[in-house]
Amino acid sequence: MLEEKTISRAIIRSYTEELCEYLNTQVAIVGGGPSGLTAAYYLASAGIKTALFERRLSPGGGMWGGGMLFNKIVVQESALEILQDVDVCYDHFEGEYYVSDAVQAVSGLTSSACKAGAKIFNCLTAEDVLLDPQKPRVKGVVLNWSAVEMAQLHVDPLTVEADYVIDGTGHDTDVVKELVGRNGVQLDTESGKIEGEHSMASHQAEIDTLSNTREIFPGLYVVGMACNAVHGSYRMGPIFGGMLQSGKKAAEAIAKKLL
Ligand code: 48F
Repeated sequence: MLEEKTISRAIIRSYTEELCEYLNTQVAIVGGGPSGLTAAYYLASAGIKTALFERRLSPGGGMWGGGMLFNKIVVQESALEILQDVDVCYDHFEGEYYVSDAVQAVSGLTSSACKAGAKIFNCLTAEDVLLDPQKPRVKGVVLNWSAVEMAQLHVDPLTVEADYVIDGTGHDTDVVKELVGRNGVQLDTESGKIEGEHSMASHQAEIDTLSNTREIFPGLYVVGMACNAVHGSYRMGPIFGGMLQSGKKAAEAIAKKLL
């Protein structure tokens, strides 16, 4: 006969065992949008211990809804190899433009990242960074249940140590904001601060996303829309090649340092 207490024990034990295993990880990614998921896929594929923390129930960020709830995404030719790597189908539209199903793209990225060995923890919010003040250097993330944050409960967080942290929180740039807001540190940007996101200019935004993908502060990389929000560049709307390429670029840069 099936016993409820055994079902509960199976869930609690396997979850807590995994959480304990990832209290120390090589890379901690905050945010499971397209850029964070892509970074997770390539890092894990390179054999790097990778944990991704996503605030919401579902990873995928701004990809599910395509453009204005038409659940299609546009990807330019230069990023197609990434869709191929994660087994996501696409159709040619015209010129360098290709179209993919948003639901398939999110689920393909998520599934490939997990199968490659990345561990995705959902419903967890990064509310701060773990800082080594002597160097100074980001050396992990400070986490709490998203439910605790939403209910505004006064509950202390727990921490995860990481060699590198990636801010993949999109327009919010949550991780960088916490780092700068709490510590007043200088970033590797023009003013040393968060420059803020500009209006839509897709072509320039896609170019900038890639060039803005880098270590913004020792131990902390930015990927995806967070790059342009931090560096004062443009938004791009539902074209996703830059998001995917940014995740891959950060993964390759970190892999070079770790391997
Ligand atoms: O916004 P999001 O999809 O980020 P992205 O990978 O992609 C941007 C595009 O979706 C789109 C665009 C390009 O066409 O302009 O907006 O840069 O995903 C960010 C994820 O981070 C989660 C959030 O729930 C979302 O799934 N997130 C945000 N803050 C936190 C967080 C936090 N503090 N802790 C954990 N997760």
